[in-house]
Amino acid sequence: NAMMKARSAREDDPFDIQDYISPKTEHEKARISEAIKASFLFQHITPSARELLFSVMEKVRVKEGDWVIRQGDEGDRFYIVDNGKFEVRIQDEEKVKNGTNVDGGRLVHTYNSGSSHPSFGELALMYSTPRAASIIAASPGQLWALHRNVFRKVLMKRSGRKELMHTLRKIDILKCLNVQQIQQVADCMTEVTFVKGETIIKQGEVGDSFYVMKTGNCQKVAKKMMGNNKLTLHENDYFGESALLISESRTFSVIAESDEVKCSTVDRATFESTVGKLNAIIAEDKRRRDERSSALSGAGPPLSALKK
Ligand code: 1OR
Repeated sequence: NAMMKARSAREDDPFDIQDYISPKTEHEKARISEAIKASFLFQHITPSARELLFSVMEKVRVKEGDWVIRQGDEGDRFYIVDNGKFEVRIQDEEKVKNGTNVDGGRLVHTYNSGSSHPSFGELALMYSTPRAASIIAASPGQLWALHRNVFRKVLMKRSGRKELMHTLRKIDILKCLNVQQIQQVADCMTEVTFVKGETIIKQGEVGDSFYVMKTGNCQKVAKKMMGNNKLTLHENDYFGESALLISESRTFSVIAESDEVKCSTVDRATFESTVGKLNAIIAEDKRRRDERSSALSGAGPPLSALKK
């Protein structure tokens, strides 16, 4: 279909980031800095990427009643709130489709410059889906906008995303996440590099990060009363995932063995701000399973018979 074609053509388009640059004053940089402080998307970027992002942000002034985003549209920009109040509204699909969405629909959330994640419009850019909601200014205000191309290029390190998702889906404690949640986890992970001999996690120390290996080899070593347990870890192996659930001491160390080891990593706080608390997701999943199995027991054949 035409829309898909337009989308993939644009993705392949080479673009020159210089075309987007508009210089910022120190005062403006400070304001942007303040606005992105709480956003996980910006937490692990390098100083040079940060400078680049600052220089390409566009200042957008809005009046009360302006529609910043219209539900159902294609996404072109990501927005960070500098000041003002912005309502998130969701309309019935019918009205979105036949163009009678005049009031935006049900109010589901309000962004203020003070709220903890004052940015929006990332979903359509990350997943190439239509805008999931409308955003309407409820006061005069100002936003910082990032063009879709820059957002994807600088904030989303998508290389190896498929492999990463494949690995995440194999991990026991993540089995209850749905595909969208797995995608979100993959997208919030950042790349870290270690040199030969470097300790990535240390037995006995409390850590809150989880790792998936992208390149290189590591030694996994568990010191036991009776000698050591050793294992070599390779590309796509993972470790430290229990840190996503609870704070506890690591039961083994992992040490970089090749000259350069690249891992994707995420800490518990970022994980939770992305998909929520893993404990709660697991508990909810179990509750739903129990409900289903108790609905089935005593009424008709057992689950095993139904599957055949
Ligand atoms: P987008 O690119 O889809 C609309 O454009 C934006 O509204 C969206 O990205 C999010 O950044 C933001 N559901 C969907 N989108 C939301 C929601 C939301 N809240 C903010 N946005 N909610 C679910 C309602 C059933 C509200 C959650 C509090």
